[in-house]
Amino acid sequence: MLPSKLSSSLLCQCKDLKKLVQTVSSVLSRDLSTETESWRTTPTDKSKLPYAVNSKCEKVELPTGTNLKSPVWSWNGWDPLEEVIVGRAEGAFCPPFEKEIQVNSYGDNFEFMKKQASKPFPKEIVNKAITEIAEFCRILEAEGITVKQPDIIDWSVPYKTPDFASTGLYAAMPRDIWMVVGDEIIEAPMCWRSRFFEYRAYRALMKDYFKRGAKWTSAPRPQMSQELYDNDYPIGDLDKRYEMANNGKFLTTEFEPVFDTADFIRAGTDIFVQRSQVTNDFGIEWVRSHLAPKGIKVHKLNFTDPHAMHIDTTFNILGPGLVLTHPERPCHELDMIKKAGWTILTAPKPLCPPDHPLWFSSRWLSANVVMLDPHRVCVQKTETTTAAMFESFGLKAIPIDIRHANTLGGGFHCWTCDIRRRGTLESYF
Ligand code: DAV
Repeated sequence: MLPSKLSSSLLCQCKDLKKLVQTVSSVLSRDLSTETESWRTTPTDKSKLPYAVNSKCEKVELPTGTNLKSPVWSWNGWDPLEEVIVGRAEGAFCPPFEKEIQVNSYGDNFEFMKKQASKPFPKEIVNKAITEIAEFCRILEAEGITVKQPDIIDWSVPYKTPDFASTGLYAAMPRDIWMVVGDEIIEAPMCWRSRFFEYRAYRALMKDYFKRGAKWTSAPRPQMSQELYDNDYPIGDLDKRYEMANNGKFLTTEFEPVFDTADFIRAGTDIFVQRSQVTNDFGIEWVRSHLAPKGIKVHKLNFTDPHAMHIDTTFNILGPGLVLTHPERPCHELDMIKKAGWTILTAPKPLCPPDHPLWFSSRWLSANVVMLDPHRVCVQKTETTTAAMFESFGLKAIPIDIRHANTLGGGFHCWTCDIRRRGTLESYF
């Protein structure tokens, strides 16, 4: 038997230890469903921002039925990031050389995409992209952000529907297929046949978010039959394509609603969208009618861009009333945005060397940035002029190298989908 003094001190330490273990385990198993979520009704503090906010910032009542305990929660692209999905390069497969691939194959890539069709993308680039994305995830996690990734899928498996046959592409760009509006996550229909089954890589994640209280919506599945694509679209005639783009005409017809969520950019009660090669007016109307009961307004913007596919390199909202624009893709509605007091930044020319392979995009991925919070922006490490522009505006640019991940067709914004950001619904417009 132990002397009584010693045994009581041991007992006391044991009690402390037990308390410590209890505290640690309760923190580790922190369950969002039981937390008090006052930050979900409190806007992010604007007074601490490094720049003046000139636009309106008005807290708005949350839509009826909003689940204040949903693990999915984001109203804009700049409030402090808590959880994010980051895409994967694993298994990236070059799709059949269909019209929708041809219209977005820039310059020399046209021949490359034709030659590579229905084969895996070159291993050396995919492996470099995998390494870069792993490092990007590590950086996000070191910032205390929860990172989720889609499942690894074999994208080479051929499939056939009553309307078409194809193989897959990848699950590299969650931004294209998912959009979070408050407590809801919306799955895009997409319009590339090679992306028809892309949602499968994210099923496990979505089932889990739903079970924990998120609203989970899938837009109507498209047929993607011949009628969805304009057979006479002048793929090789850039002048004609400019003219058509200015008249809102692209490869996709109005046969059925289609959109990629990357054509939408969120700012609280206002969401901006462009008609593009992959998003048609029918798709825009579907989103508009779906979000109207929540009091969310969808504004269509027009740009001069014959390659238009995804708004986030052309018009990227970085903060309350703060937008990054593209000097070569003028926005026809910019006056309206200026009048509302918004601050407009212009992206500097990209530094990416012209011979760096970019399979589905232009070099302007330098402007495809993502905010960790209203102060900090992730910028491609080698795009020093873009970083300097942000720094001179007072933002902190975090240099991260995803140059080979860019090759697969996206920058930081495309490679991510913000699942949870601390903040609430506001009106800036
Ligand atoms: O150059 O604007 C952006 C593609 C983003 N998924 C571009 C292409």
